[in-house]
Amino acid sequence: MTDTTLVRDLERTGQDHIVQHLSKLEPSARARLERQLAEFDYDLVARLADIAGQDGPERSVSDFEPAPVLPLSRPPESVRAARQIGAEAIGAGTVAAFVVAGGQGSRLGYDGPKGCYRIGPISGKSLFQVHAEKTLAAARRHGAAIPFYVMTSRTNDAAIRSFFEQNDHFGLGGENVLLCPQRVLPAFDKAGRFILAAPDRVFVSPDGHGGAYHALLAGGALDDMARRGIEHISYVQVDNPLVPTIDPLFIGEHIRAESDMSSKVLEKREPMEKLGVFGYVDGELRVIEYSDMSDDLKRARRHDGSLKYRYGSIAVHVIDRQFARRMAEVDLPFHVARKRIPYVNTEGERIEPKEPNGRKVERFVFDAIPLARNPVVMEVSRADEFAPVKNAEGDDSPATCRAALMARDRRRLARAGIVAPDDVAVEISPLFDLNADHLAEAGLSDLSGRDRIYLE
Ligand code: UD2
Repeated sequence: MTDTTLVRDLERTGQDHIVQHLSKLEPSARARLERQLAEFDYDLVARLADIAGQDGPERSVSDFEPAPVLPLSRPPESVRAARQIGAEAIGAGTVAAFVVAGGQGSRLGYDGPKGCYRIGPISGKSLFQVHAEKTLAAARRHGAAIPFYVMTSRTNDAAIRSFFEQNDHFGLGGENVLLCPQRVLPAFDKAGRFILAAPDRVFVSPDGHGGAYHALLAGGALDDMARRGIEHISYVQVDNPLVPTIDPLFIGEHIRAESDMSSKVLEKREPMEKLGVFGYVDGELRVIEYSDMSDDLKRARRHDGSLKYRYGSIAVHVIDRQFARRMAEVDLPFHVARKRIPYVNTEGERIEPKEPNGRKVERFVFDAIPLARNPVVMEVSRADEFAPVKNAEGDDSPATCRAALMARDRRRLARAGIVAPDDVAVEISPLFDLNADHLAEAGLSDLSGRDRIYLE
């Protein structure tokens, strides 16, 4: 017999089909499903079922004023001063790196946590290794410890944990690495009912990157940061190995503005590029997600012909620790995404739907921005900072990402006086200190006959 409280919770939230299904299951399968069902918060389920059941786009925006942006070209003395402020904060040990890696990476079609994907063009280093080594290099450069926090999810936490252990935490030291799993939420059909992923399991998915605030709190990261004297959290997405995990200039602009939460943007490649846009809606600065803008709005131009919404968010932020703590308690909005979710029907057959049949609910990390003091929006260069791995092929794929990583390293070599021909592959480890002595030792004076340059 299923526990009566659970039955009542299921019935009051419209999950009668699950009650009936439970009664048909054999005892061990029923016990497994009941264990999972007992973990849900049914007041929240009632709310989410209602949100998921609503039809039409949740929030489509008509017209809004784009946010002011700190442009890429600004007075060099101002840039120097901001970089100095950032470098001092890092050197004083008040900055942590935070990589969000709880997503499912379904578009890439890679079977495993996305962070384990091998992206190094020559080295084959994983995304996690690249982020970890950039952080370690910054710690060495600034002479301070930089703790490294990773948001995982229930589906990939164990795999990520063993990946870091097997790889000796990529030199960061186990005491400086903390993984924080995010919560999962059930998905719903259009009538607001749970979807069975298997006869003994309801389909659940991570609660969106907006779950990061709660994950940092529940995973003990915010307390760990307080103990270490961390004030600023440098937030990056695991899928973008080009971005610095620790950027003195960005951190400096954030501190100088006394901001709670700052963000990086860049010029969109084309109006339809899938990036959120910063703007004022109802008097508040927020990110308007690409899916909430009509195509006409995305293409809107100013009188001078320039794109009205020319800057896209690359989802890189500096978030103050105390602000993150407050956001962990705030009820940020939920967003609904329509997805194709394989399920089992009442006969126990597995069905692969051809059309979206389910609705996932998620929170977004940037929904905290309207609550932030003095939010800074800073422009960065795409070539130096944004090469995400999203799709298996085409734009934003491993191939375009590796090309961008190599091009960046080729530019670094050129600045050091070594011009590698286009057909020579180039990769410089984040840990390689590109100074004249090290370059001389690398023996790059004669490149004839070489097809690759790898500096480790
Ligand atoms: C996100 C932004 C988009 C743009 C783009 C840049 C949203 C809604 N859109 O688009 O505006 O800035 O990134 O690359 O955010 N993640 C978790 N847990 C979750 C969901 C996601 O950790 O529950 C992580 C995920 O591992 C990845 C990152 O968040 O590192 C981005 O997730 P995504 O691929 O779903 O975002 P995308 O490309 O739709």
